[in-house]
Amino acid sequence: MIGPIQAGKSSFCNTINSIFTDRIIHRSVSGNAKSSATKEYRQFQFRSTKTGKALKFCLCDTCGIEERFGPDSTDLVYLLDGNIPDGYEFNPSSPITPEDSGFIHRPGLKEMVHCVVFVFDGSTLERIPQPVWDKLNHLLLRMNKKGIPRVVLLTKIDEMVKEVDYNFSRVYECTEIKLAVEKVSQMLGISENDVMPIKNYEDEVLLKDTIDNLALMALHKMLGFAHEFALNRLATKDTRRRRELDPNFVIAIIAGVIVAALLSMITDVKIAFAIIIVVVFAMLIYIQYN
Ligand SMILES: Nc1nc2c(ncn2[C@@H]2O[C@H](COP(=O)(O)OP(=O)(O)O)[C@@H](O)[C@H]2O)c(=O)[nH]1
Ligand SMILES: [Mg+2]
Repeated sequence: MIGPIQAGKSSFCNTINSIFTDRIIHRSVSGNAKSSATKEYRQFQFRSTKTGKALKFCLCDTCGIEERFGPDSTDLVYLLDGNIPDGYEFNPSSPITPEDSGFIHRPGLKEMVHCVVFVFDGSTLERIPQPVWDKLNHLLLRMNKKGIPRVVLLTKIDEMVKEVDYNFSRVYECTEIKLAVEKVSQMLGISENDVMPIKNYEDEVLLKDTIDNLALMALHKMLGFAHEFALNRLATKDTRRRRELDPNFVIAIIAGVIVAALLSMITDVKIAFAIIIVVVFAMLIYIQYN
């Protein structure tokens, strides 16, 4: 999730967490300070209290994009490619480099970003400075080249229209919300269908179906795009070639065979044979998880 500070990125993580936990909780840091309350890149996983199972998606919260602060364009490209570790603290004056500790050198499909969610406060769109739009448009160009899909979340619809009825069709009929959807769509060149108006939980005491429905519709769209992206990547030769040529994999096979050969010279052949079987099993597990 990427967007200006105060847009409601961290609150969206909390909203999704609340829905699946069946109570309002504030796990990710959200706040109303002038600069970003979220300082780090955080990956959030969720668990459904109904099924007790972990949900098969991850939301990644970033610090806000500002004119002069926030992740710079190098950081953002590394972020898309999955090179940035969970918990990394962005420093605009010194972007991450491959020499930094924790830098993920060979990210697999699991680490890559599958869908970028641009988050905007719908009630303050007019106040977003042009350089912030420029930064986001630059990121969009890089995403297009990589085939990464995108969705826009338009938050705080309750502040755009007081007493708004969060019923799905009514939200889309509301003139103020329609205009905001049009504006973001024009500024980023994204289809209006991919701009999802929502309201996050903030000071509510109880969950509301109407709030949940909008957030879940948005999540559904994100997961659909993410799924498509993953399928496309799996189908490309690039991913398969990377798996075959992984140097760690080759080194591990050679080391296993050498150890087994040495052992067969000094000990029983059966033991060496057993070791080879163990090495082969280890390789299979390695392939499975990469
Ligand atoms: N009224 C209203 N406030 C919201 C909504 N989403 C977030 N907020 C508030 O906006 C402020 C900034 O939210 P936060 O999630 O920290 O923004 P972030 O900087 O993008 O992570 C917090 O005070 C939130 O409670 C919303 O949908 N409606
Ligand atoms: Mg935040």
